[in-house]
Amino acid sequence: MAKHAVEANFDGLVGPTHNYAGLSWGNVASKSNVNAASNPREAALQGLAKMKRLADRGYVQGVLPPHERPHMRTLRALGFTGTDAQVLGQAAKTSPAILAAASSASAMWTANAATVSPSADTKDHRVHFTPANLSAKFHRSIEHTVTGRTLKAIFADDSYFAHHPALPSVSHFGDEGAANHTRLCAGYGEPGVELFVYGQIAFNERAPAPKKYPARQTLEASQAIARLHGLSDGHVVFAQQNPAAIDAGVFHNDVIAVGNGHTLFYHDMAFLEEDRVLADVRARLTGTELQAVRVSSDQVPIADAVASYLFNSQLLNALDGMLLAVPGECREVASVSRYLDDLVRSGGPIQSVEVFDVKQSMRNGGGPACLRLRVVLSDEELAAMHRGVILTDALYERLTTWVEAHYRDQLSQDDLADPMLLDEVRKALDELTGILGLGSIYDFQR
Ligand code: SUG
Repeated sequence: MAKHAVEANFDGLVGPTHNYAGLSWGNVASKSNVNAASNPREAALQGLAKMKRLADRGYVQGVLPPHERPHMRTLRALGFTGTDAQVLGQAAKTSPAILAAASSASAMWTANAATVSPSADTKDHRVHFTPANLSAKFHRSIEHTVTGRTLKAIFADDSYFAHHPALPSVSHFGDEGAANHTRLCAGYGEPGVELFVYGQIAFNERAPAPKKYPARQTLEASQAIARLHGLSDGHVVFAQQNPAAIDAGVFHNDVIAVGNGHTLFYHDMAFLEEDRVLADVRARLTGTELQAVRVSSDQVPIADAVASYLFNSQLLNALDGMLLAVPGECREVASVSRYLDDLVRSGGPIQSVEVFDVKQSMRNGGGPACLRLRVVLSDEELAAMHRGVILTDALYERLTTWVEAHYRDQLSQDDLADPMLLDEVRKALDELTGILGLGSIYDFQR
């Protein structure tokens, strides 16, 4: 008999160096807000407010900590030497782009932290985690070491949890984690269908590929994860993302599709072989019928989907039907706002829509769904994990006070070289690992 299980969402707490450096070619928002001044304090508070609202509604909500940035180990590995202040000074003077990359708070987008397979799907009945190598973007390729340490600290009991290292960090195995991975199922505790979406086949230059923007996820990476996690062929579907969508700014599948339970909410430009993908999912899904909620380009043009981040919403089980937690920008784009009104009236599986303000993150191309990593856990697994990262009222209060004490309310590119900023970050993170009870996960603590 299937075990009772829940979907827990682990949101990335926005780090104190949150800034707009224009680092992600192919991500329209990141490029269009380059050099704008950011507000790290507001960004972190917006993220915490989203977590709190969902926790208050009864969802299991966890927190993943930010990373040490500027990342001194990366700067030193690239040949900058001397005291920390000298390293920052040299990098700012000779290679500001490298300093910006080593300073990004991009670990906040935890949909890219890892791919997670629930125990109901895996051969050894453990929950499997593989941190994403994020090899497509230098600033993100430096995340997986600390991400792996954090996940191991939280999910430590190896009778329930299995951890794999990130895949080889080269473009052939480019892996962006759960942003390109959706699980469909009758119930969380029952075996599901894991839908892996890739942008390109690495070992076949003739296969369809985007022409303008990079495809960040390869089929070979997705297949390797499925093997590592012990997923049987009968419960896995691989689907190619439509290259035209990538060229329109859809750099991850979660910018054009989101699934939960038996429902797949997607745009007609999401998949290269839409009919085949749906048929494959239907053939493998047991105990329920797939509910495909398809949005046509006539209803919502792809440019509006990208501008509003309609599909980067969280699709959550609610008491009656599902809840779509959308970013505020969805109400600012006319076609999308109209579509959402029609959606809740349509009598389909999505019964309600709620708006969340994550504007600071959105300006870097990260909506509500980018900010969270989904981990399906049985009751036993939930009891076995480290509970110090689960958001309670008390933890929310503590983290809010912590943000207010340590975060700046304005940050520009010039500030990244300020040695005081590094000191502030380290002091804050050291305190945070104490609050969350995580031990020494950062390089500067080891
Ligand atoms: O990888 N932006 C992130 C946004 C990630 C969104 N995640 C998901 N869709 N799951 C990225 O492109 C921009 C950083 C900058 O430009 O400063 C950035 O990394």
